[in-house]
Amino acid sequence: MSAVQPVSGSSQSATSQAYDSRAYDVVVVGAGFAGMYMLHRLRGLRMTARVFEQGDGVGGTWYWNRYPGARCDVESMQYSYSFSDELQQEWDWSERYAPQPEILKYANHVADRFNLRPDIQFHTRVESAVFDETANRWSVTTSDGKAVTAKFVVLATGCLSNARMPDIKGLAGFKGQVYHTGNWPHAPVDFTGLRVGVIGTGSSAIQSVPVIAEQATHLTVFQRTANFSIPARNAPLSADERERFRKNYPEIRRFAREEARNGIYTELPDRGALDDGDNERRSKYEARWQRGGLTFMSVYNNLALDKAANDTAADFVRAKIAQIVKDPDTARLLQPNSHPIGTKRICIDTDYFATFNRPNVTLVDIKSNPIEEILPHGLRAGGKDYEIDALVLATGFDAMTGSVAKIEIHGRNGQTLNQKWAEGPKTYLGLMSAGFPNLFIITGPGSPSVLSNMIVSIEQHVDWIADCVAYMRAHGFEAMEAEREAEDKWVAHVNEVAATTLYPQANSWYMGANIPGKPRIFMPYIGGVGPYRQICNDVAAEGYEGFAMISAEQPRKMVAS
Ligand code: N01
Repeated sequence: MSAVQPVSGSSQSATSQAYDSRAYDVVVVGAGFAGMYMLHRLRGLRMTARVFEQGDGVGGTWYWNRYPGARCDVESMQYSYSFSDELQQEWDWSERYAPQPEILKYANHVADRFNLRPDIQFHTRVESAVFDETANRWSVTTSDGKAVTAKFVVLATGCLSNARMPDIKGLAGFKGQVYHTGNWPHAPVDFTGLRVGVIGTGSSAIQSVPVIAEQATHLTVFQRTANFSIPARNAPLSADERERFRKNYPEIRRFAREEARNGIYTELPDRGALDDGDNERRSKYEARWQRGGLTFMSVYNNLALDKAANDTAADFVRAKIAQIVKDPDTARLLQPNSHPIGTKRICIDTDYFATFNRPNVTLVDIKSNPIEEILPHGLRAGGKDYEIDALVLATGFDAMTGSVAKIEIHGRNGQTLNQKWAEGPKTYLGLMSAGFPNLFIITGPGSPSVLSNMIVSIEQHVDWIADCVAYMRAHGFEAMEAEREAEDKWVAHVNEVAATTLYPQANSWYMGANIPGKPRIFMPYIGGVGPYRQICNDVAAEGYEGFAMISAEQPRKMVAS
């Protein structure tokens, strides 16, 4: 098997300042959208910061996920930073959903425009972070064998950044190229003349399958679980459309932050699906289907709560699949029946279902006929051999905790974060974990993060953290730590809210269900970005209620629980 390695040595490494071993105010792990904005805010506070980034460039998820067809599933006019009005007024998105290269270009533009690169060290992984309880400082070691200290560490490691290689017999012996969608090569990949196999049918496969099918001699898609997908209806953005957004940005951004549940500006539903008769309901679903995109799920206010309501939307999409896919057996296989619609992240696509009408595309049901092994030139499933020249693993990520778990983080009394999270992640507000002072997590488990427009949630967390460290400086606090009682209450609240919804009914990566042995806990907070922001603001306004603030003069036991 040929492992896929990212190309190294881009010009960005060269622009990174020579490494020095200073003590920093803050170490930030990751230079994706979260790490970049965190750095920008820290600069504004005149704090010294060092960002360590494993890749050779900025952009995080948009740096790694270069698979064919990769694009955003939130409209670009909304999936973009709002912190700088000049930035949002000057950047021209070309399409409703920008493709990955354009989003990466935007990330690079932001890095240049705000001169972020001098404080980012590329091609460097953070390997460990150890808290020194006497000095109230973190010692951080990196993959280049060096170490720095910092008062604060901010994990901007991303929620979907740890691509998961499936444990399939024979994979190492495959003679063709193997690609993982979450770690795609930087050089173009051409499938022309090849028989390609794709394993997985999540968002990454649903975006890449139609594009690969156009190149490959034959494409075989190995599906374990059928997925719901809504047409994206992607299209070029006109200057007029961009202008309409730009003029209304103050209201659009305010709404996304404060009123939307998922950080996306759209109509708020005021009715349940069963409040309408069949015809009315069908015409509303049809209108959203024609409009395309994630807002299909917000046509009614109870689709995530009430199974009978959810069934009406699921039935509508299943009927659409049956209409689009000509072969009835293939259509049936593509109709999801194992989970309520929306309880796995809903996908949006361009011609995914229609791709199965092509003569060069085959769908294989590996739920009934599991993969037995990967052969040197193919794959065996259900006793049948499929000849394959190249294999695409669209098998997803160790989500939300995977990238944090790769760093050895030692908090108080030498306890590691992995030990503490062995039964599932525990945080207060998704921002900090008790026993790990001055360690912040951006869009961590216990916050809305992956259930929202990520950039809205990233900006909210970065602003909260920046305000918090400024408050600590102003009040002479050396350290801050989530109190266990506050954390326990928050974890219970996150679980209670999840339990009122249909989400736990799906074996999703939200639940950690895609990773064998990972504890099954609904990781993101489903209470909505608006209410969540208010909670975080209230906590800050109350002098960071639920967090122990520790000053140099005070012994820790007097303030921390
Ligand atoms: O990963 P997934 P993804 N044998 O975990 C299957 C975001 N995203 O990379 O469902 C066989 O959703 C697995 O099957 P099953 C988005 O939030 C965003 O597609 O476990 N099959 C499933 O079909 C998304 O939700 C965009 O039964 C195996 C698939 O692989 C998240 O990233 C674009 C297997 C994995 O699906 C993850 O999406 C792309 C095995 N051993 C992604 N292991 C945007 O548009 C796994 N599977 C922004």
